[in-house]
Amino acid sequence: MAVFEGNFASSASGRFAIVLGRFNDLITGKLLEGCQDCLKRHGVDTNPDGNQVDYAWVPGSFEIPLVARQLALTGRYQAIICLGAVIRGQTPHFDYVAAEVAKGVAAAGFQTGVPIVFGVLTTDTLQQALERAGIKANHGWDYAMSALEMASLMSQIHGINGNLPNHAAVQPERILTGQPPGAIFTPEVDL
Ligand code: INI
Repeated sequence: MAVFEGNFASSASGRFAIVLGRFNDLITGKLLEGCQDCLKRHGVDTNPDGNQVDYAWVPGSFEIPLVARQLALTGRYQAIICLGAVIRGQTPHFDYVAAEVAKGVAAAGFQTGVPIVFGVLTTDTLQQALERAGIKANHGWDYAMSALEMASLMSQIHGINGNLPNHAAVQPERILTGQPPGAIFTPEVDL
């Protein structure tokens, strides 16, 4: 039998997407810097004009899952990193946004088979968010590490199934519905 474990050495050729919220961009911008620093130092070209990392800005964390899922369905990416910052205010808004982005990101990964990293800070105060976005540590770095590890792990798992081409491997619904590669993706299962 086998032990599957992601590594950080095989990332140089992977493709990644980063979905990030403009809301609280003082924080999300810092998370992005940490994330890019980590990817770069693992050999990934993070230049938006290059062919390894695409970026999608969304208004706020609530919009992250929809965009992450759509990007995942393209079959183009080995992993997707979602960056957001939800900071508690005086109203219950925080709870709604935090709950939906967490559920949505989990569902998007589960439905598409693509690793989607939950890099959304949920804090009580701006100070706590700043501490996690560069003042004490930068969790953007950790989120990038998770993406690299999961991309590597999933490629090993896809490999045991007869080396499926990436576009098929990341779209389980396509396999389930027997649609050929290259066909316009029309899921027959309830997504
Ligand atoms: N979006 C965030 O990313 N963080 C927040 O703290 C936040 N708060 O507190 O309101 C927030 N709201 C915006 C939300 O994500 C949507 O963009 C908006 O509701 C439009 O759908």
